[in-house]
Amino acid sequence: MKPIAIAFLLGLLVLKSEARVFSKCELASALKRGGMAGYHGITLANWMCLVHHESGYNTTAVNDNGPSRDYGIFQINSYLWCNDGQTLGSKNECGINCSSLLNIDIGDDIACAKTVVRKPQGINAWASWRTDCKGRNLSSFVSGCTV
Ligand SMILES: *[C@@H]1O[C@H](CO)[C@@H](O)[C@H](O)[C@H]1NC(C)=O
Ligand SMILES: *[C@@H]1O[C@H](CO)[C@@H](O)[C@H](O)[C@H]1NC(C)=O
Ligand SMILES: *[C@@H]1O[C@H](CO)[C@@H](O)[C@H](O)[C@H]1NC(C)=O
Ligand SMILES: [Ca+2]
Repeated sequence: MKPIAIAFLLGLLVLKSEARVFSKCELASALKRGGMAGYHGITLANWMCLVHHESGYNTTAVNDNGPSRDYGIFQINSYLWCNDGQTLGSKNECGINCSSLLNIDIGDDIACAKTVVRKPQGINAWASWRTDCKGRNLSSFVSGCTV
């Protein structure tokens, strides 16, 4: 291969490995395309605030909770919602491998977040939404974005 072709391929690899943290407006558009604006009565700004506080829009975010772990932009938990092969008695209610919550394709993350929010707890399932978003002026989470 010519050096220029190799440089191009390396460039693609770097882009691919770094394109894991959404910008605010990129994520707002992606959530809107995924049908999240108004889903279960929850505004796009509320979803954006939730994701900002859970993961900073970072698709590769993983946090250890002791017996289980939280994965991806929505910090979906391996005990209730996904299977990571190392959580005793996982319910895996979304029927997915937790590792699929860490890639740049957030379609399955959105589908699982919709499953979570349809349960009786609703959006209160996310502690950070209760403490950091509930009842606040969230207009800054979508301001400047064409959504
Ligand atoms: C995204 O999360 C990963 C895994 O926790 C971390 O290594 C990386 O530094 C984070 N990126 C940003 C921009 O915060
Ligand atoms: C989830 O996917 C990863 C990566 O493809 C794989 O290594 C792992 O075995 C899978 N885990 C389960 C529980 O299916
Ligand atoms: C929310 O905050 C924005 C500026 O950050 C302001 O323009 C707007 O009037 C506020 N809305 C309410 C209902 O207070
Ligand atoms: Ca995914």
